[in-house]
Amino acid sequence: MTEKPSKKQTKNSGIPKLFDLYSSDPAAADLKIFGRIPDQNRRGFLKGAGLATMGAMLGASIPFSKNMPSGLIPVALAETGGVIEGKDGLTLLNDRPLNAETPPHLLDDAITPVNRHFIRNNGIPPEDVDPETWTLTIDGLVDKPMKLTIADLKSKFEVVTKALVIECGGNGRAYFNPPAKGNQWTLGAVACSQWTGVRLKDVLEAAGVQSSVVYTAHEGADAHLSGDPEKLPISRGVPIAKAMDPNILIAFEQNGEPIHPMNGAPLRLVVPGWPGSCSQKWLTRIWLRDQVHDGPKMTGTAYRVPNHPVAPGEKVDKKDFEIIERMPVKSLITFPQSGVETANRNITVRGHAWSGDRDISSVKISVDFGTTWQEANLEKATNTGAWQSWSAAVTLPEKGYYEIWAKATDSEGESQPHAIDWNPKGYLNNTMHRVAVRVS
Ligand SMILES: Nc1nc2c(c(=O)[nH]1)N[C@H]1C(S)=C(S)[C@@H](COP(=O)(O)O)O[C@H]1N2
Ligand SMILES: [Mo]
Repeated sequence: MTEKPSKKQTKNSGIPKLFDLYSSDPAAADLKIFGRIPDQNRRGFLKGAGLATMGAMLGASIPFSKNMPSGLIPVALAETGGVIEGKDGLTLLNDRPLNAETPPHLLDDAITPVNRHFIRNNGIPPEDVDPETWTLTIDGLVDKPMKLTIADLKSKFEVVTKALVIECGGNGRAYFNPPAKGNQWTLGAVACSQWTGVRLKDVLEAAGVQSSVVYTAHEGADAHLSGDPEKLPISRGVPIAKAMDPNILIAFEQNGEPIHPMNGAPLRLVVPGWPGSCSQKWLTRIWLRDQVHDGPKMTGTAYRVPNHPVAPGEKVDKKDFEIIERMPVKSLITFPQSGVETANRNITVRGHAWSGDRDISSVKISVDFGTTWQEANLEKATNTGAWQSWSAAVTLPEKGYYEIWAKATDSEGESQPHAIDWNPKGYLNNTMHRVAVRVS
């Protein structure tokens, strides 16, 4: 799925001109995608109630409306195919369950707009959620089991706002060879929105964590694809020491708005720096256990990597897989967009860098296939758990084809590899991002 080209791009037929593309606010430009649908009508599309409106707009009823994946707008109503309500310019990877990633140039903002936050669903999201009656149960090995409404969370605990990175453990899977099964994420299963909520730690302390607790177990209100009400699509957890990290939030707002329905409304966990799968959406329960949690997608080889280096394609014994904890050091070039042509030889390249729960110490840029490197200006993170933005003025010496490469190094000296560190399930790909630019 590609974005609707601007008039200028169409005229130039082929590679868009770099500075044409960025001369206006990309968010405003994108509004054109939905130009034919009045905003107030788009709101209701996620719910069954939206069907009548959609039908009216299509000028026909929708005989197979029951099969329509929740969150999708009929192609006829969108100017590009498969557009998701409230999400602009995302690339759809799968519609059941819904999975969509963000092209890197649309991740340019320091704080990812809600409409650009990727979606990774393992099951079918709940519909018609009511934030007034939603409850979160804290139980298991606690002194005082609790059932809290969102209003309780707001009144009983300190409310904090933090910019936090969520990255899917499988981000970059598309580049594995031999290929790994699963969503073929390229670069865009990552985002850094601003989340408002209460600290998981504060809530767990109020419940009284017993000394035998080893792991948390998270549950959400989404349904298993099979429709079996007994089954959860995903239920993961973190070691209790990690759960006490003050940067982990039980969030009820995303960028100062209610959380997007596909990003877990009305309540979700945000565990920055660890695989996105730890950040349970549509959160209903946190259960404290005296063993490593064994819920769906916690066992077998899900979200696990071999505990020793393996050759591409090598078979790995099940017992050699270990649970992924922190996400590795990584960076993204968000400007320029790959595949652009420009007459300008001086470009200010920019992007973001992050590394699990560590700080980034440097980002280096190369325009000569890694022969020489130049230090980018690196901003401090707004808070722990946020990514750090960087920029670098580069000169492309003459007409021709260039690749801009970015390489981040974190506070522990870990930096991004050139070649993929292959693993059977295609997790943790943190190879350098390469962007193609043609100078005319
Ligand atoms: N309840 C529930 N929580 C979930 C998931 C899910 O399918 N169901 N997917 C997880 C995975 S694998 C990721 S990467 C993140 C993605 O968050 P996002 O969809 O808001 O970007 O949510 C996590 N939380
Ligand atoms: Mo994920």
